[in-house]
Amino acid sequence: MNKNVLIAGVVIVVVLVAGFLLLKGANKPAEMATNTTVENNSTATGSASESSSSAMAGEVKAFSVVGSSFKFEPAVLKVKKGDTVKITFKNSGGTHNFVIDELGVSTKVLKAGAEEVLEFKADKAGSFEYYCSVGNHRQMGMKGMLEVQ
Ligand SMILES: [Cu+2]
Repeated sequence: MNKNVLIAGVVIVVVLVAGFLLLKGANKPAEMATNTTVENNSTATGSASESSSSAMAGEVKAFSVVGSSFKFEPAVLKVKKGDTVKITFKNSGGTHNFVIDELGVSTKVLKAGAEEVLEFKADKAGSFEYYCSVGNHRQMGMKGMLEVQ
């Protein structure tokens, strides 16, 4: 009789432990799934343009281009056709902008210290000159080349 009670006790403990582990195991993936959903939602609402571009073929290529009197750094940017090009143009001194005629891209004319982000799709191959359209800056050498391969 004592032996039976002992066995019954062990069985109950085993069942409780197994049940606890099962519950723990079942809860964890559910928590993770909830977190993933929340992250996805925040990404989607955070930037509609970013999520739509990443859904298309091609990568997002991000560059930081610094403009000063009278040059761009870097003066050459290379991407692949189909890439989404994201350029953060920073004006480190003077009054400048960033223009690519062939792609219909341009920033506003920025004061020293200001910056503007451009985002566009490189949907045709070729070499496209970017330049500053303020005054005679382009003639002074304030230009560079976006190469789409
Ligand atoms: Cu300029």
